[in-house]
Amino acid sequence: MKVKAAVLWEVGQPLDIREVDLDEPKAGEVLVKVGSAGICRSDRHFMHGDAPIAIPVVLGHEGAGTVVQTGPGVTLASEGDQVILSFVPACGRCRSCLEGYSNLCDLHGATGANMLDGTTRLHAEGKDVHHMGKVACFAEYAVIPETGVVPLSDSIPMDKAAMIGCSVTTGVGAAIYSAEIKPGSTVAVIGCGGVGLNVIMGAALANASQIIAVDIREAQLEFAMRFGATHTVNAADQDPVRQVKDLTGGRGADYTFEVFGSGDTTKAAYDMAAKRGIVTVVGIAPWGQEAGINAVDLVRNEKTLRGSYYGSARSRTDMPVMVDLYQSGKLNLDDLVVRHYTLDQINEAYDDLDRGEIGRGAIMFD
Ligand code: COD
Ligand code: ZN
Repeated sequence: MKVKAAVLWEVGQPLDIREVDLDEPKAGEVLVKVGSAGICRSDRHFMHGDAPIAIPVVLGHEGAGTVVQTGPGVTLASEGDQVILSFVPACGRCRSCLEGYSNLCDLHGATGANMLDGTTRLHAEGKDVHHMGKVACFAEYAVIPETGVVPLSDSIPMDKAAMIGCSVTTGVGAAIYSAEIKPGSTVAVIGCGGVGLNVIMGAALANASQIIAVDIREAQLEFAMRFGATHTVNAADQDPVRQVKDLTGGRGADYTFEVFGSGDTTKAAYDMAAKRGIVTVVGIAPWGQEAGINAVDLVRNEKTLRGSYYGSARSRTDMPVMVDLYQSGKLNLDDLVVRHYTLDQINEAYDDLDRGEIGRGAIMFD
């Protein structure tokens, strides 16, 4: 079928909104009519070439929609199901999946921006077009492995469901599944965009006593107070490490999070952590950047430095938890999504992200 999609043909170029060919779903795959797709910085990293991806590619990894067709043998979803899309559709058979870390599925990693069988369902101009995260939801329709869709038992607004597909699970998950924040502890979050605000909400859910939001934009910091931040630090005009230490009685924070993606902010997250502090890095720095961690401090102060990918979550069991938390009023996703766009406005949406407009933007489809 012909579908409208935003294609990245070349690094550094705007997305090209055009018709592409989408094949029927193969065995174990479903066709989803996309309802909403979130504007996340991770797509931007690929557009800028900060991280490698096979091109041409349809980006978009934060989405939700409705299953409209199932391929042969599909048992995990049915036509008509409203679904959240997962950008790690786990195979369930590899060592990572079997050990319970489906967010790190080996087969998904090995097949990258292709389907699990290594081929693509998208084509244009006689070329195969790749699928970011096997989701590729900057398009009206997407073919997705059945393990990459998480059916909703109750309908929720599509833009909120889309957020659960990335920023919520990545951010809240980093706080509660990766870092396992203990009640009463102190937390600092560097980078308070769509994902960082969810780390803040996760810290609030975990009953942190102090949640220090760190950003370089005042508007983001004011906005962060709505999601549970108790203090703010503007790193544009203050040394964030000094400020976080001052706010925590000189100790540093028990849990720190890097949620922007750079070597410098990773080092700052490390340096502002307390003795025995847990440093959780969510952002991926541009290829080649290093963080310069002090090796003596690591040992003498028994710090823990860890990465967190997709919130260390298991999409098929943890995304429904995020839905429940939203429905019970414990996750404020209604205030998180502040701008809606059409697919034709996607380049504008990314310019708004670069300008640091507050909150999350979402593409809405008819
Ligand atoms: N100090 C503090 N804050 C900063 C600094 C700085 N030096 N520089 C920028 N910021 C702030 C910005 O003002 C902005 O508020 C925030 O950092 C970033 O927010 P967004 O909305 O632009 O970005 P998100 O939240 O959409 O994405 C953040 C990620 C860390 C997820 C992303 O950048 C990333 O590294 N992605 C790769 C990791 C990955 O693939 N994860 C899974 C899919 S998301
Ligand atoms: Zn994302």
